[in-house]
Amino acid sequence: MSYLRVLQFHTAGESHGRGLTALMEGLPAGLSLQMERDVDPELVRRQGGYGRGRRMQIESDRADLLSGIRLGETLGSPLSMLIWNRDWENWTTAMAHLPPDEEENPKALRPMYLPRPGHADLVGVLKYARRDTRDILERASARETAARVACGAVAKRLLSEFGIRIGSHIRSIGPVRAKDLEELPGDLNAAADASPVRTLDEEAAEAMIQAIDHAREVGDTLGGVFEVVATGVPVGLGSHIAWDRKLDGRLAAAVMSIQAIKGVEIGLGFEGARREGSKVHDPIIRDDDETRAGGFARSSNGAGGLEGGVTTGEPLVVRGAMKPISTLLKRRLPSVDLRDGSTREAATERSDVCAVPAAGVVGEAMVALVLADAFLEKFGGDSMEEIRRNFDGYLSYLSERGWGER
Ligand code: EPS
Repeated sequence: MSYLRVLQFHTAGESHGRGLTALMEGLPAGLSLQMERDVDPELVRRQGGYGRGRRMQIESDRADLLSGIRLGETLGSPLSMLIWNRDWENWTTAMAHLPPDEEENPKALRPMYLPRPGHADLVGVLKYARRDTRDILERASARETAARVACGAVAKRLLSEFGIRIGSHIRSIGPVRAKDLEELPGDLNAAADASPVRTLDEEAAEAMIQAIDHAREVGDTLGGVFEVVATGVPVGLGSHIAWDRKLDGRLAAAVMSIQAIKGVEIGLGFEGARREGSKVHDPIIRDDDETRAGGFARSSNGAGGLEGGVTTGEPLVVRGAMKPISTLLKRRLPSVDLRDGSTREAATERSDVCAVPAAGVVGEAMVALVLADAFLEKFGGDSMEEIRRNFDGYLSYLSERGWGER
């Protein structure tokens, strides 16, 4: 037995190829959806953040719809979107799909034979029996996350119809940590997007910017931690009954799959392992206003909105730790030349110094896609009307279930 995703998505495309394709299947009919209104603003958010490189000045990502929507509403058919790479025009020779002319200057094909530690370059050429690491790095590139964000924007649109909102903010960049907040702002993204590093602590933002400037000067890179928060999530998404249906596992896999992510935490995460149980778990109290949580509430949220792989109705809190980008402009690490085995410095090419603010936006997309899948698993139907009936019926059940032994 294996768990089948209700909402499926695929991406295709290379970093400097013609463009990225995003394909979604499993959406209901009747969802109001427009690329300019719902998807493009998310693509713009992903392009931003202090520490990005020159590529983001070349691109102005927008989603070109190919199928799945008519007259402003989804049809329930596969949704396909294209994000064209503007930079493709500078790469038509190196990324051509036809074999090169014999007299072509080999340099124009922009091969790369010095694998970068930390990137997929070396493992990829070994596994796929390639010589030129460009055959690997073009697809391993985080450029692919633009297509994920497009799919995530659609998932967000669906979830927002049911009062579920997803935002993110940056907790740390390099050694600089934002201070912990008692309460997050109601509109998390409006507050975070106002900062060039998408953090809510203005003092820390200054220090983060300085750290990024310093890394750029010395030709190094910086990682950091983002936190994704989903509110309005009803109790009961996911399941405790099988390992692959547990929502915490599905979220962790989705966030971990983002390029350069090396750690995922839910709620207190690793901090919980250092505390006694009584300082970790969230006391259960009655709160008749909390219909989505079944008439219960918690006086803390160390569980990050998940118990037993099931949502509790409290905000979902997922963090991702991003390692520093592996393309180092100056402080290049030792590598081996794949042509002759000689010891050399790793290759370098145009890249970002820090992409943690953008990674937060990608984290939102992945959380949205997993949540939308779990939402459709529980309330799914062919149309928005049907899903709404199922959802409303569940909320009525929660508010009317009362007390008793059975
Ligand atoms: C990009 C992410 C990064 C950028 C890329 C665009 O990809 P990677 O994971 O390969 O470092 O460096 O841009 C370039 C490869 C380039 O030509 O500048 C993105 O998020 O769009």
